[in-house]
Amino acid sequence: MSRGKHSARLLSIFAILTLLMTGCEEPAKTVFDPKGSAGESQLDLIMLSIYIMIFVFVVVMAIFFYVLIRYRQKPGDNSIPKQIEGSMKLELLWIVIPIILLAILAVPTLSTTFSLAEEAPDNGDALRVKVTAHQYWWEFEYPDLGIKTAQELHIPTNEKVYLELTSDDVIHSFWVPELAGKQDLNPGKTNTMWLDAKEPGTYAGRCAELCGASHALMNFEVVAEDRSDFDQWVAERKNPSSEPQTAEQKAGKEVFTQNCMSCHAIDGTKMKTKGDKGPNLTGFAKRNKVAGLMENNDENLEKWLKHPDQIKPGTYMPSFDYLNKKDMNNLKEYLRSLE
Ligand code: HEC
Ligand SMILES: [Cu+2]
Repeated sequence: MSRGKHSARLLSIFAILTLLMTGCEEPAKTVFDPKGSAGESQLDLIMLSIYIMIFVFVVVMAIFFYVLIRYRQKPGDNSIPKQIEGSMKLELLWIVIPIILLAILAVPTLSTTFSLAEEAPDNGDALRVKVTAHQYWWEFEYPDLGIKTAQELHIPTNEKVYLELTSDDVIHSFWVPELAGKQDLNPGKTNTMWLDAKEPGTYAGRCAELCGASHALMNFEVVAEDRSDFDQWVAERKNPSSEPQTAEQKAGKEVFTQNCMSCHAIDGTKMKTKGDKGPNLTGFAKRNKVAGLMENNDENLEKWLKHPDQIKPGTYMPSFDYLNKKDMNNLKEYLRSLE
């Protein structure tokens, strides 16, 4: 290949890289801007490895260019340079240096990895959450508080929250770029990790393991609130207003009992529901998103109920496009009343 073509190709690669690194208009929510101490220590590790790589790159490039210029063929000199074969000194040097660099990387990596997987202390004060991943939704259970919810992980700020992660079907991976992760969720096994958030806010979460058709749509949110707001959320979840008030809501509850109870539970209601194939819908009206994905409004809720498979291909929620308009409206009224 000619030199011109070569550098044109290099240039275009750099142009694409620059484009990728600048990202889109919104400031990207990334691991480079952590909002909690688990995320901070993960960023420290990333930076350590980047510094080591930059160091190696600079040293190798310096030697490379030095040799290139210093030992280039001089004009008119056609003699063959001194031929050597093997050098114990050099061989040892480039075995020992990488070993030292890897050790510098390995020691903090191992200790951080283990400390981020720390389990909840046994004193009963720690906030534990059992996270169960399903195709394609997230279940959050607070065993010590008696709460089960979905899609939205509520945590108090400035407290370590200990997660026990497992899967109901295939391997998923829990990732909240600004807070912590990634940690695998394996069926039949429980992994542990902890995270915390230093500021109140809503942090986007993703499934980071290809787990099926809707893997890229398996989103969730971490909602971090001050302790008093969190306690209020807990109180609401424990004592939800799930009983229908208006005639529409009452009729909607009927539709729900006939069609949805086998998969969805709603706490605090007189229904004998123990459905656990789908998200627990207690307090659904207060969730930010429908299915962890779309803004929680009337229109999106209807879209979801009618054609969930068009929103999340391969979802196990069946479509209810056969409900008549009245039933659908009553059902939505009822779901909207679940606070
Ligand atoms: C066969 C089991 C099944 C039945 C029956 C079922 N669902 Fe679902 N539903 C699911 C599953 C599974 C999900 C999670 C889907 C996903 O996100 O991939 C879901 C998700 C939802 C969500 C979104 C929940 C959230 O947290 O954002 C709503 C709302 C919902 N279903 C309402 C209903 C209603 C109303 C009915 C009855 C008309 C119903 N479902 C019947 C399985 C079921
Ligand atoms: Cu997944």
